[in-house]
Amino acid sequence: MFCYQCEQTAGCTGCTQSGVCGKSADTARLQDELTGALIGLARATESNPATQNTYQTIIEGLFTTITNVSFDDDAIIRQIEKTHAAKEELVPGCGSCGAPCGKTEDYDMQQLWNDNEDIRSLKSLILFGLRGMAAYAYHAQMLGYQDDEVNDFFCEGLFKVGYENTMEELLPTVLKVGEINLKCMALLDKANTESYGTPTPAVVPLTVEKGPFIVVTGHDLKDLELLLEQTKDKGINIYTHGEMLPAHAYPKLKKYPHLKGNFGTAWQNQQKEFANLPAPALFTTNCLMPPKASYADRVFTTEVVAFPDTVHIGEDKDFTPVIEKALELGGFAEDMEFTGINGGNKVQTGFGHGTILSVADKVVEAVKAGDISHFFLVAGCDGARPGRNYYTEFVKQTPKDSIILTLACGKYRFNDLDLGEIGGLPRIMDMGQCNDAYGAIQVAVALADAFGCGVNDLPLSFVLSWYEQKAVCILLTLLHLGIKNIRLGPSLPAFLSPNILNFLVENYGIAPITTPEEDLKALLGK
Ligand code: SF4
Ligand code: SF3
Repeated sequence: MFCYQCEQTAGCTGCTQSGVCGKSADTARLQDELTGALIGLARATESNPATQNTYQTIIEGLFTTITNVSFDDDAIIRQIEKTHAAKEELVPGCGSCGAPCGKTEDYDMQQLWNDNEDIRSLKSLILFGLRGMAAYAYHAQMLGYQDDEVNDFFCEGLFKVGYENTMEELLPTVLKVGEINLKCMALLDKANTESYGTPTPAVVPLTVEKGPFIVVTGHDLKDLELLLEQTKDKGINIYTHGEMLPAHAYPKLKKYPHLKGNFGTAWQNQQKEFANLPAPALFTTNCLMPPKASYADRVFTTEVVAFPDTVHIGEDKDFTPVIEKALELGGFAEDMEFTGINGGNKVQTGFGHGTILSVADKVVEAVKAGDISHFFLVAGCDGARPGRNYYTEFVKQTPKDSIILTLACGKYRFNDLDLGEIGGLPRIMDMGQCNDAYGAIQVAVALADAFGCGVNDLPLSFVLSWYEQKAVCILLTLLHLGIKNIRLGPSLPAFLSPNILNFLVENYGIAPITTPEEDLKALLGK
């Protein structure tokens, strides 16, 4: 096997025996086969118009191959068969043709992994960016929202991964992933806010009340809504986990009185946090770790998330097995007070672009009056690597007159810290899930407008943490927007070849994180 798509890849170069994430060599091979089939399907759309089924199949297939989503070989085989069927629908009889032209054949991913390192690097950026974007398109689709340009680009991008072969051809497509991902995140923002209202600030307790409860994790708000509906008046409380935390800020979700609080921290702590949990956990997206025997019977998956022998909730979204498990386990006998990693007993969320822009004049005034000296977007994924406490330290050391905007699951490193307020606004503001990077961009653009300058001229620094492929598409969006001097950690992607990394350094000033002290000094120009 060969896989180097995430930050924890073996030896910072690539997993070749089995995945550090727990993925087996067989699963990796099937994921390659699925990706090759998706490229074949995309190729078939070159001369035949894609259908709704084509888009749906491509989005699901790409989402399936994101890190920590599917460990279930049978489910991946079904996805490969579905992809072949979708191709057959576009080009009937092609698979059994006596004189095959080879134009719609599945792509052999070994070609990519063994390619010249710069081509492999650019194609990896495109492919992994598309995978991340597919997750966002999927969530939007669940709420009934889609965009033709986004859908078509999945075909275009996959086609290039299979068939373009010069750096000149590939580089614009790399940036185009960023451009289209911005549209995709905007689509999901629209889907979430039109469905559930504009997020407003919320204080979320970390205490779990006694009695039966369900923990729901991942990014899909529709799944949460359906679960809240199905658990109404059943004496079961619901707690968010990981990337589901921002759900507490949406008016139409927080109206459910049994949506009580947040349990646990980021994904990499799940094996510890779920070990003795007297409740089931529902995974709506990444990041699923192979469940330990101690709690495997309490793990439930839905959408494309899958693990062999765990109960999967299908498209009918009947959560009865989860509900029955919650009642059977019964929850804690007494209220349990949990804390975040810094000892805080509550966290805040809901500072999306709607909230921040509603007080934009106050923010601009505070900057002009010198009350706010700098903004830091400290955002991205969390993970297991020890170097990630950099982000906690960085936030702790930021000047007292600076604001920290954050989003995605990396915030659990510091979101229980109380760093005080500036002009009635908390110094740490959680803008939401990783896809809410869209909101951070809106805020940055609005600030630049208010000050009559470019985003790069604002007192705003990007300090990002990455782990999986959604971070890749967001990074490409920031590059597409011309954002410079991003600090990236905890390690740089293995799929950036030295030449491509050089290109990013020279053109965008991307730099790896060093120490909080050094980076703060450099970013504040001291
Ligand atoms: Fe390795 Fe990450 Fe790929 Fe898993 S997803 S096999 S940890 S590179
Ligand atoms: Fe986290 Fe998996 Fe990336 Fe959506 S949940 S940010 S790592």
